[in-house]
Amino acid sequence: MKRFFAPAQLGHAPARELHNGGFTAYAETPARADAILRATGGAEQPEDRGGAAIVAVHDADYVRFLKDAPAMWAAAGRPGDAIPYVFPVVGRRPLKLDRIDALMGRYSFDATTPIARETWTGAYWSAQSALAATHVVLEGERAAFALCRPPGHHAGRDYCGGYCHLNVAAIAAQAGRDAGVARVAILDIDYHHGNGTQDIFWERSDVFYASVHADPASDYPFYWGHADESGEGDGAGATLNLPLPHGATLAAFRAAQAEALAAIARFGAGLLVVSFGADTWEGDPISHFALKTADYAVLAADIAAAGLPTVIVMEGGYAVDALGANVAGFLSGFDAEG
Ligand code: Q9C
Ligand code: ZN
Repeated sequence: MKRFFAPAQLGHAPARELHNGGFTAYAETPARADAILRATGGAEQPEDRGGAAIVAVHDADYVRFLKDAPAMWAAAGRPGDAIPYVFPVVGRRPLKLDRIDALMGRYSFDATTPIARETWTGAYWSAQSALAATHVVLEGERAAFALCRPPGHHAGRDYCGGYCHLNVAAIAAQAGRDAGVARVAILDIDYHHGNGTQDIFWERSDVFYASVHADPASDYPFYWGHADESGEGDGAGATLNLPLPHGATLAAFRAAQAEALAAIARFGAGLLVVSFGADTWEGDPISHFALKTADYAVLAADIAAAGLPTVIVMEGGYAVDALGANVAGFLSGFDAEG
């Protein structure tokens, strides 16, 4: 299948993240993309489709903040990357905020997602890769892969977090809707729940969100992804959460994914967006599932067997030495079945 990636996505490279009370090397490193490119044989540069598809999903003031934050941080005399330390948890009146620290907390849900000078450009091109993959599928390709890093599924309409700034899966799904696909499904098989994607489509009946992930009772992002969350309003029933305990192997993961695919088939989607994370791998440094490299081809073949035009966007996966083989295995498993 066609693969898309822009070298400009490499520029986003925060030095450190706040992890377990100290600073550690940023896990969502550009070396992840290099490893995937090496293992998959490279990728095409996406064309620049502009920002309209981004603000179709994200709040315009949030997008402006992502662009402006590094200059505001530097103007405040701060070295390094912008990191929030205060959050408007208790009541959020529509205040006119202009301090960089006030804005950082307003537009972040965690303190693990620094904003660097090159973050906006990297996230913008990550979204362009997702859009390029979406458009070739809308034009008739069976499937396409977008090497999206930074990833997207933790980012909401007006917040970043979890290494994510622009929700590339949501941008792809919305682009499908805007091109005339009546019903779009998102299957999220990253280790973590995609809280941002869920929030964006929570009250919508036209985009179904199904996720297999580590139980938020034990794992980040904690506040979303519990089994009883199923959407509200027009979106009631259009969200499906399938949390799994630590140690999940292929059998458990595959069964949950089959349940998600069955629900997607009942929904009647005309386009499938897969948020694919390889942080479900047994050796992932921040995760606790037990999938093996060979398992990714099996999971991808099951997804291909659903028979839907499919856009695959990259989410997490932090064992850089194994990441290339895990992603290449997934893509070749899809191609073999699809
Ligand atoms: N001690 C994605 O996979 N940090 N984001 C968790 C665990 C945040 C992962 C800390 C993990 C975010 C796209
Ligand atoms: Zn993840």
